[in-house]
Amino acid sequence: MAGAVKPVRGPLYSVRALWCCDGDSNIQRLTSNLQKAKKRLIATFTNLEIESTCSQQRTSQFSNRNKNGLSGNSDFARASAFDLGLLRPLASSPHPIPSMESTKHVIVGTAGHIDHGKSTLVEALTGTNPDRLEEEKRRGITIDLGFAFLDLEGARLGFVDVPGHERFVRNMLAGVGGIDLVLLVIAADESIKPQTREHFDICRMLGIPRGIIAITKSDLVDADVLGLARLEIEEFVRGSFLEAAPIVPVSARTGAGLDMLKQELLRSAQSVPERDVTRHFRLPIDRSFAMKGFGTVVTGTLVSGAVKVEDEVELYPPRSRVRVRGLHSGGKSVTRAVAGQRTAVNLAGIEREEIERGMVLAPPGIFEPARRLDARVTLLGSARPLRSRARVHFHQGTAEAIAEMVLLDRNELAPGASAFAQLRLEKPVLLLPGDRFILRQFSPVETIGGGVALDVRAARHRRNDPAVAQFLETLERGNREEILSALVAASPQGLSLEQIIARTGWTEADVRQAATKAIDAKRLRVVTALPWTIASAKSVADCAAVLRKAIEDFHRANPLLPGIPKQELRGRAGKTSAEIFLAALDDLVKAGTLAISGDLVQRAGREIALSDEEARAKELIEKEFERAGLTVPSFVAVLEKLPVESRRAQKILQILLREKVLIKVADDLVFHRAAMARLRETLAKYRRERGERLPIPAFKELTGITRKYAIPLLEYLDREHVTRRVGDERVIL
Ligand SMILES: Nc1nc2c(ncn2[C@@H]2O[C@H](COP(=O)(O)OP(=O)(O)OP(=O)(O)O)[C@@H](O)[C@H]2O)c(=O)[nH]1
Ligand SMILES: [Mg+2]
Repeated sequence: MAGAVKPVRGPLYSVRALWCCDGDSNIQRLTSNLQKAKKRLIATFTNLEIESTCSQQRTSQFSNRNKNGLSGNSDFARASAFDLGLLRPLASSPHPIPSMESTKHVIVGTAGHIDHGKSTLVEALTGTNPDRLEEEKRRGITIDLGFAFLDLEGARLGFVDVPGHERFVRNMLAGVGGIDLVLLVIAADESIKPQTREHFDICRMLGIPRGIIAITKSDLVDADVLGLARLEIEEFVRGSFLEAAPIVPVSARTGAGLDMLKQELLRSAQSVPERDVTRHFRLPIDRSFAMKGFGTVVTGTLVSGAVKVEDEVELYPPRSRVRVRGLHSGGKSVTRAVAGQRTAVNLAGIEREEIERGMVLAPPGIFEPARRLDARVTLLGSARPLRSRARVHFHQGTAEAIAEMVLLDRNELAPGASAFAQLRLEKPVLLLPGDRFILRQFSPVETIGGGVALDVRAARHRRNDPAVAQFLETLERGNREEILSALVAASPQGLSLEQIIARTGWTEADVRQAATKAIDAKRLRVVTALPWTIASAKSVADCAAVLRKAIEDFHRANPLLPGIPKQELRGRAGKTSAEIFLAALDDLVKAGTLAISGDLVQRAGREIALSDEEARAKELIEKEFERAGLTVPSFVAVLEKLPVESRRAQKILQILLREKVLIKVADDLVFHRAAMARLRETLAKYRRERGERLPIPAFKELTGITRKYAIPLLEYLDREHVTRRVGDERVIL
């Protein structure tokens, strides 16, 4: 039925709400509502019938959970089910509805002072009361985030309703992170109040690009007061992202202005750019709970990428790998959820107790939670000056942590000013460059500023280092190619694809694309293909220069040695990575500067220059062995006759062995190559004349050597495949 399903509209929600609120006793109202909604629901009617059969079970599960204290209260159960559309088990949903990617998903967040009518307005628009907690109902205020949906032509709006109370701004911050547009709610009778300002500041600092202003409770004031409120609001938002935003007076009580507001919401939603679902998936978690029969469920606004049922995902920061057992989006079971959707994920392989708000679901193994980040921070004009190393509350996504803020180029940040700072978090948070955050004063807790993360794997810096400022400016303003070049330049060891992705949050395609130009322009080098690792051309060139010098030094100090073993050369190349070392070595070989033979590296075309004495000694050694034939002298005896001291004589012997003038058969048993050639001929002749079998005595007789030399010599011939041992004899091959 995948392709046949049309987006499900309003009536389904009211049916679901009714069901979850009141249980099976209301089946009659349910049925009549179904009748009314029949036309639209026709495609999902089968689903609903199936759902109705498990209603009894659902109801008892909710009450069981309440008894177990897992969910806190019945409203929670109702709200969870409502929010998620959990009318049947997530995992075993018989007809998961495919994600409706043709419908635009837009998240609308409310903002505004306490009691200004945010939740009432959301309910008036969507039919859903977002206040789901018992305590919220009792006290008549919103405490935590609430959710509701509104289907308009071609767009599904997910509402995140936030509390206005100053004590719950931290909950507001957890909700406002992923929103596409803000619905700033200002009551006509009270106009702008402290949390109107605070929420507005938060939206500005989070870079929320658009919004609508609703003047609520318009039924309580006359036209003059309403006009005054409008003037005040226009003044308030002047110069901000809301300067040109529609201002719509509404009354939830009379219904005035609601249609106009819906039109403006739709218009605004249409201007929200489509999210790029190819980015890495990230779901900052705002709620988690256990549901009997389903297990652990988390919810959040999917801020980036997409996730499918059966995907393996990772919970950051604990870094636990979990499986997506089921997905709900906008109150429906889906097989795939994409950025811009409110999403509930049923997770396999984890207990609810292991999860808390602020954690993030993301692809497995690719990110690293941050403890230290470099950022651009901005202080609100209304805040007090903030000195370096001040402790602040840091809020990003749904996470919060206490942080120490170190200003990198000044001792104090003036109100309204901005600067580069390093934030040292008391606990790890998963975030990526470009992510906005909010800073709140440590005590008393109030919003004082915000910022944008630039480097989530920041090093410790010296104060007032112009190189650091330049680096951060590139991260802040540069294009991807410039950013990549700056990151690589700051990593003398080079950076692998995985490291770049973890550091930037880019996709593999982004990284490769950003690298291509710089590689073509020879600013960057691919130093290994697997794992794909790049380094700056400069660090390879610097390493090559070090190697050239090391080789020269080596040859000067060891004139009789042919070259330096690779490993030793690597040791002399300083702290550079193996990849850069090998790339530099390769460059030098290709350029004809160095030559590698076996494990030895030498200056290309290098001949060992011997002194006269050494040359004479070499000649002498060669002659001595040539004359000896197979009855070779002991090397010690030869050395004694030489005009050079024994250490140099040893090196000359090495040269003769390398030149293959002498052949080493065993320790201290060396033959001249002419003697060996003659031996091979002798053996060939023997084979022709006397057959292939060669007993050891015959060999001794043939060569005139003692048994002491005969055995190692025969073993050497075996190794060379001239002879083969058969029992006590040899066979000549
Ligand atoms: N007369 C009138 N009263 C309204 C209107 N909208 C909301 N109210 C009342 O204002 C009070 C507060 O409304 P809420 O919707 O709870 O306000 P809120 O902004 O969600 O409050 P918090 O979530 O606690 O910040 C309630 O008593 C509502 O009935 C309206 O349009 N007209
Ligand atoms: Mg409210």
